Amino acid sequence: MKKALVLGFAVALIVFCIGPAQAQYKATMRLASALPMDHPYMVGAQKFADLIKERTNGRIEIKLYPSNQLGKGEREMTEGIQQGAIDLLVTSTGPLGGFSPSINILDFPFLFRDFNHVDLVMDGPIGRKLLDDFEKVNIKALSFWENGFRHLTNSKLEVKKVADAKGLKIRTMENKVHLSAWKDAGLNPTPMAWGEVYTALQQKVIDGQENPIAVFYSSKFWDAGQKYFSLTAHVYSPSPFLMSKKTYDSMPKEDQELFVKTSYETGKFQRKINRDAEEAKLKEMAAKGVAIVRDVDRESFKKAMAPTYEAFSSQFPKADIEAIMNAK
Ligand code: EAX
Repeated sequence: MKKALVLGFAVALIVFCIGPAQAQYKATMRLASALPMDHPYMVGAQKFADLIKERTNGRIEIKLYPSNQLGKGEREMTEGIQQGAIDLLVTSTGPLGGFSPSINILDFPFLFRDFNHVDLVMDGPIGRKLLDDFEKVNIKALSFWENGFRHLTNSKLEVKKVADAKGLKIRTMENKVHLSAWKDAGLNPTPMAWGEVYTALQQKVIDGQENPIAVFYSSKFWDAGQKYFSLTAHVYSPSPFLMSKKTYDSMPKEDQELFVKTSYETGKFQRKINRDAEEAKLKEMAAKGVAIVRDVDRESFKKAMAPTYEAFSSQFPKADIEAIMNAK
């Protein structure tokens, strides 16, 4: 009897203290990305918004802002996350090293063997640590979504081996590891915000760029003269799903947990739809006249880019690099 009373009291207390706080919390949030609604970033974002709406009985609504609507590139939008002007952001790691330097460890070329290897690392302790490091700069990194393996494209010639690409003027993300790797490979790379890339390609300010299949496809780069797509898979491009720490801290604990759990679940979904659609997108690109170069000598790129490891590995814990490489 006494036990039942105590228990009853405890339950009432929990309902009183936590229940109402959660029941009363209402918010409309802004979720941004650099890419359009048909890209897997935004398909994932739509799913996340739907799940959150459903699971909070409509208390939390998430509005979607695709295609750089809230900033001219991912660096600018990440600043928006830091300041709380944007609540949620899907972004590649491109500019993120400028915020949380440890994330650059993922940007080494040819670090990941395949998608299995990727999932092991992202969903394991190293991935968790890299996400947690963002707290130091006022960002809550919820989970890893993905951009995909990046490939080299250009307007000039079929690139089968690294020597073919010598001297090509390409855009890279604002990322010092990528920049170094392309210099090593003998190309002429320029860092540029995403919002400027299409026009730069169109006006032939640059010959090429590098991005995963889904980005090339959703951006219709064939219309900007990108005729050659070489499956170099030179680097894997993860996409942390970021939240403004201000917004996160303002939520009741239950909603915080719901966001983490739902974002993780959506990340799995988002990676799957991204991967499953790649072959079909390549076929459609070929039908648009893009030459898909499949027999790429990836070893030649790997060898040429090796000095980047020498140059940057001292900036990261050796044990972490080895743990990523040896993850099985
Ligand atoms: O995050 O800037 C880039 O090349 C990124 O891959 C793209 O915007 C998606």
